[in-house]
Amino acid sequence: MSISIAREGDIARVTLDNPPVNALGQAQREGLADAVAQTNAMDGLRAVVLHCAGRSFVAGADIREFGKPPEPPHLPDVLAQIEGARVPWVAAIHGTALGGGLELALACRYRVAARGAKLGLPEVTLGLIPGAGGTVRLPRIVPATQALQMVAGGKPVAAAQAAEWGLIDHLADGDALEAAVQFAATVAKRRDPGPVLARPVQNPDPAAFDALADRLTKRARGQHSPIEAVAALRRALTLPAPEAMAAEREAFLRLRDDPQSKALAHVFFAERGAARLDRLKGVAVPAPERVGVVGGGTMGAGIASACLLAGLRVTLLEQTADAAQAAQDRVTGILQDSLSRGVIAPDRHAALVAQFTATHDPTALADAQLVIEAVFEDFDVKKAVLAQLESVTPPECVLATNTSYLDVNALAATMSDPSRLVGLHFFSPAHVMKLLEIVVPDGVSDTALATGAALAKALGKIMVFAGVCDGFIANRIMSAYRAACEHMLEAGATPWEVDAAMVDFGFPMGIYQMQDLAGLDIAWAMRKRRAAEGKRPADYVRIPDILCEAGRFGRKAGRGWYDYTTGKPVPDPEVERVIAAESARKGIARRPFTAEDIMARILSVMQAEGAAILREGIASRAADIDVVMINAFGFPRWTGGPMYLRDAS
Ligand code: 3H9
Repeated sequence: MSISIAREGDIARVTLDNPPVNALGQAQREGLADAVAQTNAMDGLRAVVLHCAGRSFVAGADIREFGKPPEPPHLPDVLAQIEGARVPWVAAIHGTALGGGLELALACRYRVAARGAKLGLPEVTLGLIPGAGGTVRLPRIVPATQALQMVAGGKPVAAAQAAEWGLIDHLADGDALEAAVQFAATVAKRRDPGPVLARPVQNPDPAAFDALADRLTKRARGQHSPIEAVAALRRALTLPAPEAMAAEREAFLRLRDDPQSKALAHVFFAERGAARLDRLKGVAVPAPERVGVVGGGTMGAGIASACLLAGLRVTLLEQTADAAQAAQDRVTGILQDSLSRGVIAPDRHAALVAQFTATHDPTALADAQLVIEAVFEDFDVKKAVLAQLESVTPPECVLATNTSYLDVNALAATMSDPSRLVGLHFFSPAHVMKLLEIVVPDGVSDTALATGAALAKALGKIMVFAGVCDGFIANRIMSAYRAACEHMLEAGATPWEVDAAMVDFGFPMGIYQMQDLAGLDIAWAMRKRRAAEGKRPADYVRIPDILCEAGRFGRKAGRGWYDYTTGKPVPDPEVERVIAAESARKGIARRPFTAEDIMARILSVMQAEGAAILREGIASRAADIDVVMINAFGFPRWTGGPMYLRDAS
């Protein structure tokens, strides 16, 4: 049974135990309803403490049930029974109380939370809104603007913040259950605040509420759930509670059937499923605690910072003392920035800085458990670095290359022990971007691979395993659609039309603005190297080279695909002239492209390349490709990703 009841004197303790995250499925709802009935029947009871076994309070409704018709008892009805119970219920919250889990806590008369707990209504990230009273109860406990932020923003808040807003009645420094039992013993002496639904809503600053509602609505760009969340909060502020509850439930059930929420549930499970690799079943390795990074440029400094932010000890190797100092400055700058943005607490900052060493002495890597090279993208340079690493690190130390395009099998073949080498392809900025491609060379050992995966987990990254090919999953698909876009330019489209079509589809930015932001010179240098190796396709498009030859390296140069002299990207007639001249030179008659034409072409190229990647075994699941495209390039999450779209159509 996932629900058990124990009585200690005048307090009953209801324990929910449904590993791994105590999700509320039909059995748990039924168990809770039974617990209300049983505790209502207990004589001489003062209060009921509700707590959960395992690492967390309830993480929400069971998402796996969303594809099926809802089965009674329904959560709103169970929560109404808890709210109306004969004695007050006290929620003891540890870990996370999310979605239906927080709604369960909101139906309790009091909430006690461990200081480390997090509380949130993340339904919006699954294309939903709360469906068990969250939008109606929350603004009766916390001010409406904060309620709106939680419901339509979807980000969980820390228990201390929740306590400031009045969402938590008691913050426990130690064990939440123990504190809740002590709290429960005092309920008789407290003023009963009454059932939440009977309280008035709090909207002390309607102007701030409206401003936030506008901001969140604008940010939604094509996604339905944030708009519905704003509407639900507005109803909660204006309608009587029962009507607002009924409207919330209707919207929740409607959104559950919306293709966007099905797509988002696909992404939720795909992101977790991508971390599974059959050959690693049963292979247990500890997460590395001492990590080396070679190369202190943007990528190396980002990787070092990601490791430091995860609490690891990092030694960064550079070639000279000056370069080591520059790397030190870069990393401390990133940590300082993380401090200012509240990513790290002030009391942790000094400890994280103390975990970092930048040096030009290779022997400093002698006790590293994993070393990641992030040096210049050149085969011979990386080969030399790996040889040096093999000589200074112990044989059990795993070596990783952060190459984006080089052949990892060929790199491994240059080593005396190729089984030590794994590919760890980070995305820039490495301390911010969530995705990590784990590249699996032919001869890599299970231990090296599992160590790469353990690092990814320790860094909180979303990992996807990729086989060895040119560009792995992300960059290979990007190269394919980038080429398709360039062909569309020659055939009649403009960069601004391509970008507008992508933004309209839901990308945060079009491919040309993205290239301008990253800088056009690095890709140009790579194209020149490839040309020198005879790797230039017959239908090569010269337009980006012509821009680079004119010094148009993107945003940092003030000009790229766009003109940035005003600070904003402005379409540039000069670029249109370059494009038209290239069309004429190749004898291509330019024709108009609609946004639909553009997106249809981009999608079909992504899907075709994805299919090839699957056929070749570079990715093991279509869903892995969706995870990559969403997290590397901002493919709109609520569409489910290119492969999901292909399979759903
Ligand atoms: C909702 O509540 C609607 C209500 O308003 C209305 C109802 C009427 N269901 O992420 P992890 C699984 S909507 C089913 O790797 P972590 C997950 O798939 C819901 N399964 O761990 C994984 O399984 P596996 C609102 C769930 O420590 C395992 O648990 N709630 C659910 O990194 C471990 O998960 C949310 O959106 C679920 N609700 O993170 C919260 N949650 O081992 C969603 C997790 O087979 N959950 N699983 O791969 C999370 O954000 C994270 O899982 C959490 C733990 C932070 C809790």
